[in-house]
Amino acid sequence: MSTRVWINGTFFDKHDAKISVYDHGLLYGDGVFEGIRIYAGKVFKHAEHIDRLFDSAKSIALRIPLTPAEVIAAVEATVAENKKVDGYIRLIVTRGPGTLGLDPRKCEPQIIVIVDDISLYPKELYENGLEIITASTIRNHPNAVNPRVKSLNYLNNIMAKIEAIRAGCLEAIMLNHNGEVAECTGDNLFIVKKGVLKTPPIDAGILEGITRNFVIGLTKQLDIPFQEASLTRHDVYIADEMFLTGTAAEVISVTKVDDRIIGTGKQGPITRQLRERFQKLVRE
Ligand code: PXG
Repeated sequence: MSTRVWINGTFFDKHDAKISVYDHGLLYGDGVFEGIRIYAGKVFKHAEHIDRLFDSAKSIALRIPLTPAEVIAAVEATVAENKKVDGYIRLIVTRGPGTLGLDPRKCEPQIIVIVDDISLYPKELYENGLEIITASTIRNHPNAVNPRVKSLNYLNNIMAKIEAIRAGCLEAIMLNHNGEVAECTGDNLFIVKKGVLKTPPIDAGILEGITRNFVIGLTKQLDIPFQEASLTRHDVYIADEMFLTGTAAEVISVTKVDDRIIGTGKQGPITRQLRERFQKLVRE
């Protein structure tokens, strides 16, 4: 069966699921989105994703023409239509088709729900860890469009991703405008130093990742000392363990940064413990 895509209340086959070339989502990257997992037939942290979508939209003065409950129902209907048990959801709200100018006033927002499969990192990478670099492209300044907004405009992150790929890596650390460690291009970042788990605070200029928040919650259950702390590249280089969190990657260890081996060069014990607990809980 072809993938069925929900657009403004109607299902279309993947190849017929089309939006206008006048859509400001295309013309200007004007819109917001969410990437969400389906585990064992259940939409993971559904309410949290919908809250973040509405917050992102509000921040960019985009009016979503449905209530949060209606968006939740549309996502559930699309999961059911595609009979998906494990998969990935892309929920998108664009400013919609308008004139060719920047002025959004003529635009009619469009809501799109795609339910498809997720492409996963190879299994060995979770044991051996990722090698990453620090990108020279910085994360958006919080006084521009705040990085908490999950907007359709990912160009800074894509530039950093291209730097990673050119260096033969899959991810890159992005620094903020003060030169502090912010996050990776599509994942939040954690380090472990002397038994304490640390991650940059939201005001470092990062996306408030839903996986990040879930992992922070696990530290209490597992009695792992945790703090939000501003981090430099030095802190990263001398860390005992490092890992990334994100909807796609889940919890994945990092064992090399800018050619420095992190810890033992293998997935560390706290990373393993959090990853195992994560894997267990998402299916409960
Ligand atoms: N930071 C940024 C900048 C992100 O885009 C995360 C952190 C993790 O957030 P969640 O809520 O997923 O734990 C993201 C995730 C990709 C990709 O292909 C990543 C994201 C969106 C779309 C694609 O890596 N966002």
